[in-house]
Amino acid sequence: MAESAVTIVGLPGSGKTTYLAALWAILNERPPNATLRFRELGANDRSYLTEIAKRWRSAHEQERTLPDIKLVKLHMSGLAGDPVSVTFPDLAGETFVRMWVDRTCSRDVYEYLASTGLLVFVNADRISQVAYIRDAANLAKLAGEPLSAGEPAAWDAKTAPTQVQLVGLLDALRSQPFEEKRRRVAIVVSAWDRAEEEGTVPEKFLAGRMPLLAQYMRQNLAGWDWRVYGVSAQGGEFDPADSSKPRAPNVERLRELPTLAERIKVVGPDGQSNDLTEPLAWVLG
Ligand SMILES: Nc1nc2c(ncn2[C@@H]2O[C@H](COP(=O)(O)OP(=O)(O)O)[C@@H](O)[C@H]2O)c(=O)[nH]1
Ligand SMILES: [Mg+2]
Repeated sequence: MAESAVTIVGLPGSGKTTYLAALWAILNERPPNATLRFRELGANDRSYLTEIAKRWRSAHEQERTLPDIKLVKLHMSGLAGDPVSVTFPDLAGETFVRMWVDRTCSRDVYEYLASTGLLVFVNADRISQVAYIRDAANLAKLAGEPLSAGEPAAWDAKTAPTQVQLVGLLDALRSQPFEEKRRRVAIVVSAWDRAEEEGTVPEKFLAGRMPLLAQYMRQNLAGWDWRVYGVSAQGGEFDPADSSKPRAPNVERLRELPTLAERIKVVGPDGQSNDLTEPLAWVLG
């Protein structure tokens, strides 16, 4: 596999498919200011990309990704015209849950993860937090209600806090059978429009909402080059994939924007842009 490959990693619902959909929709418009330019598509499932980009253009959420690998390979070039190829195994999030819970993955998945830079997705809007008895006690006090002990709940790895799962997953990548190597890792906080409402910046958001993950990255036992990006690949809420569910309140605003690129916002160490290829370009070095 080429050295210049990028793998998208993230738990279910972390925004992986949406990012890929937006990227494909935007690249097709050949934006003049993109850090990476699209050259051609690898031999793979074009209909999958067409389908997810169509849903993205019409401002509808993506369907859940089926648990087989949809391998997408984009041949791109950097600003100097240097060829880079970007491989996205748009892996179903369950693959990563399983990696953490059972410490197993298929050989294909192992190979992608062994040889590539990573975009690690985490959805700003779907962070399952650690629950403290202390907080429940404070709430009960405020509500003037007694706090009674409930039934003990058995430990279930699948419902562990998001940051615990991600640290477990990342730590697996520096343990056997993975080899120690230099990697570039971009933590991508997706649905950044939701986080931004709090007036924060990506690094601060990470430290505040996922302090364990932030500390793990800062400690950097693996010696990776890493950064945090905030990425809004929709610009706001989209209509649900299931048409029987209530529609998103402000979605027409997104549909009426003069260009698709105006939906996008990328906030990173180099400032703000609407160039979705920026985190990829950084990971590719
Ligand atoms: N508000 C907002 N929601 C987003 C954004 N990107 C993804 N989402 C939502 O996050 C959820 C999960 O996205 P999806 O791409 O299906 O995640 P995947 O399971 O990792 O492929 C969906 O409800 C998306 O609509 C964004 O930029 N803004
Ligand atoms: Mg998906």
